[in-house]
Amino acid sequence: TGFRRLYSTLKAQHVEINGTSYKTNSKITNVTDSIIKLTGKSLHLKESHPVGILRDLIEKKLNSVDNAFKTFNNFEPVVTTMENFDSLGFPKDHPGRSTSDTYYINETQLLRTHTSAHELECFQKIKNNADNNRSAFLISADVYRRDEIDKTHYPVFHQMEGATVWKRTKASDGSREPAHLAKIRNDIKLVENQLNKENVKITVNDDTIPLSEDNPKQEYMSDLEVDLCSQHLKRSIELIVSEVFNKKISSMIENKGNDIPKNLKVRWINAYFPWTAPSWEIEVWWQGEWLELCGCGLIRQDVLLKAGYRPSETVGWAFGLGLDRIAMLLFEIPDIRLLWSSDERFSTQFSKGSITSFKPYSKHPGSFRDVAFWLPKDKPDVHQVHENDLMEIIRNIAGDLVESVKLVDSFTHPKTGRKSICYRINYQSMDRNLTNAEVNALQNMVCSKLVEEYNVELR
Ligand code: FA5
Ligand code: MG
Repeated sequence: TGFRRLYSTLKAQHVEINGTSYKTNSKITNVTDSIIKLTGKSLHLKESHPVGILRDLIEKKLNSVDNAFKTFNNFEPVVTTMENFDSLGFPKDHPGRSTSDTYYINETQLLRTHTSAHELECFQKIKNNADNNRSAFLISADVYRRDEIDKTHYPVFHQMEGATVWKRTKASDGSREPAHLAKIRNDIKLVENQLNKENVKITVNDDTIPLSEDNPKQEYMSDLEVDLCSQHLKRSIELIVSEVFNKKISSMIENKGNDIPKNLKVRWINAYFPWTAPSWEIEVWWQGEWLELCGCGLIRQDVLLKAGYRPSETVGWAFGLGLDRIAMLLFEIPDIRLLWSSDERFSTQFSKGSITSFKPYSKHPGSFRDVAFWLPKDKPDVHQVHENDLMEIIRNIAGDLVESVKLVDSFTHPKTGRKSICYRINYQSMDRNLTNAEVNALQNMVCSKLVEEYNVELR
């Protein structure tokens, strides 16, 4: 048994992710077995999976313009805090760095929270491309975030990162403009030509939101460069959006007749990311609401310098797009858990290169259970049980058998000053009916674990 104990201590000090062993640290490690199980799935590489089909569609569309993008789709999910945050200029106290939002393996390694973690590396990789005037890359990968549980949130989702840089040139004499500006102008034309071929017309809101102190231009770029780079960036993203929604709208017209508008409203809004300036987000008006698709901006020179580019040598842009929610919309997938299902009734419905509407194979009823508890008296602050930690406990016990978890009540007792909170858990399987006994057993485990970890008093 001494050996056993030694073995289990050693084991607990390491985790294995995709065949590599990583040292853990009991103070910071919060990556769980249920998350580690998802690290090798690579849904974005499956050519007959909605996420893979969508990735392929976007890559092809962007490269149909001028074949400029080199693709990187095989990066391992474990990255360093340097890659995920520091290299991109995240301040030390940025909330994204906290253990409540991010899955850490140890102090310096984590599961990437966005594909931007590989930007620096890719800028290095494309630096010496043969065509020095312009180089570009696309990255697709699984990303990990601790978050709530519901139909549109899952701790793993997929992003595509895109970026391009142009090499700057000097004007050969005072009267002519630098050659790279002509190159960017020409590149914009190429994207516009593709955009004009799409049958769905995009209406863009005021494209000229003035840059402000909050969303400044970088000093090393001229006004004209900012204008041209942002035009190229915005038209490229609009091309992605029109490709995706074009496909969707055409199939809707085919199925449901001609009353579907062939117009798509999109808007650009100012945003902030530490490694781009200025920055924007694009939103699409879809079925009565604005849907956030993508963040982007002009790359900050700091990042380019870190990647080994010479000062003022290059200008460029980057974007990061979430694939899962677009895939859900495109394929009419009602619950994000389905993307992870290995049920053949799901997987056989999709095939390479085609956008089809998912046909639900069955609906299994859910069972609601409430968990209500008093927080320990000495620390009445609700944040001592961080909501994401509670989600993790439930996810670890019930896995994909939980559809959603919602805070339904929270109050402080007027006399004792103690705080009570209540969460409602919907247990529901996508593949089968759950028995009452099964649900009760899961619920009991959730309750005991909460008591064990947080010393709460169940009500
Ligand atoms: C980022 O992750 C930035 N790295 C994007 C970026 C790249 C900006 C390059 C500038 C330059 P954000 O956290 O907003 O930003 O996520 C980007 C997109 O991912 C969102 O627009 C959304 O489409 C998708 N996304 C974000 N969170 C989730 C989630 N929990 N589930 C599904 N999709 C999500
Ligand atoms: Mg965002």
